[in-house]
This record gives sequence, structure tokens and C-alpha cells, in this order.
Amino acid sequence: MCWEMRTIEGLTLSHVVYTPRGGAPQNVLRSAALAQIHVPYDSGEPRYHDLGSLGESAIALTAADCPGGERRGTYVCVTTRARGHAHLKDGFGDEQARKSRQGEELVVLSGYQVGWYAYVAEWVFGDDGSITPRLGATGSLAGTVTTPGHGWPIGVGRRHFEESHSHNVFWRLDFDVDAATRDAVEQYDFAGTGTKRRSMVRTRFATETKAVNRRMRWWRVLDPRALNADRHPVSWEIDNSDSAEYRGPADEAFTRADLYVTQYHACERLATQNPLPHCRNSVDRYVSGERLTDPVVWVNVDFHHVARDEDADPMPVHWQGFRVLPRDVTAKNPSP
Ligand SMILES: [Cu+2]
Repeated sequence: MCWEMRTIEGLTLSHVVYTPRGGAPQNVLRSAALAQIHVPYDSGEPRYHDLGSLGESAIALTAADCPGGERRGTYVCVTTRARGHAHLKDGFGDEQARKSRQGEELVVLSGYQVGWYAYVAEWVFGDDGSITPRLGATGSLAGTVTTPGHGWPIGVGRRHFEESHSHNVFWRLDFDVDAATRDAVEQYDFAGTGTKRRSMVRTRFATETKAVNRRMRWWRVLDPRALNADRHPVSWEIDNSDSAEYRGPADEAFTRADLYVTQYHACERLATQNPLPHCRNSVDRYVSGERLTDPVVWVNVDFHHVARDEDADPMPVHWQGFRVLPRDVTAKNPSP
């Protein structure tokens, strides 16, 4: 992959290529970056949009911020770390048949100081091919005081109620599975409730779309003409199951879906307060009925932060993110 620290959205990855062990390189993403951090407070005010000049808030990293890895420039760390079991299988007494391996992951991370908060932005690439974008909020609580109905008592007694708020994080993923321009996006549901049977329901998005999370629902980006050795389309699955699913007022319509699929336009960079000319202002407005030939996926993951005494300075990191998994990229387990 390549990376660049952009003024508007901070660390931006481009030309992300996955090479399975013993396999050929596979194009995955043309570019990937944060697209907004929307922070509305529970009393109704304030309502921050933290992206717009994130690159200018990048924190210079020390060697201690990048254990076991290498700093690239001042603001980016590239490192590897353990991720627990890759697999485990009993051999029933046959040591040759017994399988156990520890997995590793490659991490590309950067940090940003935005007001009182600091954010750690990670791109985690597992040796199973998975990609996990995640954002950690740390630094200090903003110290926003509110009434007991909208906050939690912080410090001694019940004098200071720290206002609860949401961190609504948007990522923009411009997939290029195999070739540049014939990607498709599908949504999968598993119908049946209160019954023994589940039936798979596949929806192919022909035009730009907003979608919401549902239990068991997931999406995938595929190139229908790029096949693995089993002649199944190469695809990347998107799981967004950890969101608090914040839903805001009508003038924050961008909060009303968990995943957007839009046709590629270079000037559609941020999910809200998009600063580029010749484009709309927010991701919900990018969805305008265009036919999808070069889809861009926007993922919205929300975390509702109710402060606690443990958040006293420095605040422990709380993480939010989603998962991208290879689905039929290789015909076998890539790391047996
Ligand atoms: Cu918070």
C-alpha cells in the first residue's frame, strides 16, 4: 500500500494490495481514509464535526508509540503484533494432524489531537486477509457540564455531570476489486424468524444506496468477472455489527444509515461538511440515483460515550470500528 498524510482527512491509504501466501497480488482498495467524526452531545448541543483539517492535528509519534515497528515520517507507525490463535484443531493423538498456529497482524496507525480529545486511528491487516479499520478516543474528557438527565457524575459527589455524547465515525473505502471499474455491491439477509429455516436473500445494488444494519445482515463488494481457483467471484465482506446506530434530526440525515454506496466522484471526500467544490455537502446527498459501476462504500460506526470516573485524565482508549473480510479471494485458507 501507499500512504499520505492529507490535510483534510488525515492518514489516507491508497493502492492497497493483498498478496495471500503463495498467491498472486490482488487489488483491494484504491483508497481508504476516515471521512468524518461527528460528535453530538445528548442535551442537543454542542455538535462537533472533527474532520476538515485532521492532517494538521496529527501527533508526532515517539518510538514508544510504535513498539516493534518503524515510524514512517513523523506521524505514521507501521508495526506487527500478535492477534491470538489463527486456528486450532485437535489431532486426537496424531501430532501430524494436530493444527495450531498463532496469527499476526500488520498495523498502520496515526494519532490526532482534536481539542481535548486525542484519537488513535488504526488500519489493522490480519494475516488471514482481514482488514479492521478502528478509531480509539482518548486524551481528556471535554469537561462539558450538563444536568443529571444528560450526563454522569464525574469527580467527588454529584456536582459535575459530564455530558454524554456520541462519536459517529465515518470511513470512506474506495474498493477496486481486481480491475478498476466493474465492481458491484451486494447485501445479504437471512430471512426467517421463529422457525428452524433460514433462507438467504441477496440484493444487488444497481444504483446508489443507503442501507441500515440488521442482525445477520452483511454486504460484499465483488468483481463478478474476477474468479478464484474455485470459480467463485473474488469479494470483500463488510460487517458493521458493533454500532450504537445513532439517529439524529432531519438536518443530520447523514446519521440515518449505517452504510452508503455511491458512484465514485473525486470531490466526494468527507461524509459531512465536504469542503470540495462541485460536490454536495454530505454523504446522504451523494446518493442521487446514479448507476453503480465504480462504487465507493461509506461505513458509519457509532459509539455512545457515557463518561465514568475511570475516564479521568488521561482517558483510557475506547475503540470503535468494523471488519472487512476476504470472501472467496483465495480458494483455501491462505495461512494453514
Ligand atoms: Cu467521548
